Amino acid sequence: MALASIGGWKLAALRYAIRGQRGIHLDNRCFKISDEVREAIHSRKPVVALESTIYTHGFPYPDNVALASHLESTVRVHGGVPATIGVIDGIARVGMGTEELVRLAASAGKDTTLKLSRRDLGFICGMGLSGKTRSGGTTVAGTMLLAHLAGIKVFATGGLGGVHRGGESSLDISADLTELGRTPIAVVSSGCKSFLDIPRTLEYLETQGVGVATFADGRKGHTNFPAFWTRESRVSSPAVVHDEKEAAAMIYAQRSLSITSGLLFANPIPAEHSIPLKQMDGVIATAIREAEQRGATGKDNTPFILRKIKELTSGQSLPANRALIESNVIRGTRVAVELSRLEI
Ligand code: PSU
Ligand code: MN
Repeated sequence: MALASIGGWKLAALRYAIRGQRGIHLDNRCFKISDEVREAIHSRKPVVALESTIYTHGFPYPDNVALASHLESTVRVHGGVPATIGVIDGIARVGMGTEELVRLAASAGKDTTLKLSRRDLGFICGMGLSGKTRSGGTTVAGTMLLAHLAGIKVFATGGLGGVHRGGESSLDISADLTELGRTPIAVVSSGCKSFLDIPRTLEYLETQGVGVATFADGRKGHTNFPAFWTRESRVSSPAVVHDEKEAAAMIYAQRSLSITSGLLFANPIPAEHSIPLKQMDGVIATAIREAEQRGATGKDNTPFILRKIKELTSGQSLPANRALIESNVIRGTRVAVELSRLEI
């Protein structure tokens, strides 16, 4: 269809969509890319996106500040440029300065600090334009969307949302899964926690056209899709990669084929930090029961269960959590470095 035959508003929408796809030129009243990240994307440096729900709804203040700055340094040490993503005072930010990061982390736990998935971004930024400025941490879904808008291709995080147990009737299926189906970002995570329904999560990802590959376990003949604190989930991974080069090649191939869905790379927790699946089973059953009793459903379900697990393991899960995120950030950075080599 010739452009001239399209109505005025449709043309404007088309221009808007094209600009959005190119991403890196887009900076507006609702969306800002930091100078460092913009320059890195322009010069094709390996940029790694980092989410912020883990700071606003996961780790307490001030531990979350220490973790945030540690993860950013980890990206740099391994040759990448970090882009922490979140919403501060109603503006979606890709790349934050220290002052902004500390401010977001310090707002953890407050009622006014929101957990932001795809559906929440229009609300928080729209309210910002109307003078009701609020801040929030972006989930995997929210972070993927904003990272893609900025032109970033690799994102490292801890755990992914999934299909909740009983999800076949409650329809509580994390928007992380549909986001992976529609946004071409490679996410490196430790799989998902076994309070979720892992077999159904993998089925749903298959339906969404998401490539899922687990980094091989060198000591075993088979590779499970990992369950966060544990390397085992009793569920085989759909595909296996052996190193970051292979992972980068998959991203490169998807782009070459114009496949617009995302990729999920599962990186099992370092063995020395893993907590046995059997030990977690009881803890998780209790956490799920309490969430049901307290009516913690919808967006509050995941944070409630995570908090409860933390209590029940008397903090044993926090160091493991930290170790696996760090390991994912190192993997993610190496993947981004290999990808930028392939793209030269
Ligand atoms: N799972 C974890 N740790 C987390 C989350 C999930 O083990 O921090 C966070 C992530 O930000 C993820 C979000 O994107 O929770 C999923 O929430 P929901 O299930 O409401 O989509
Ligand atoms: Mn949910």
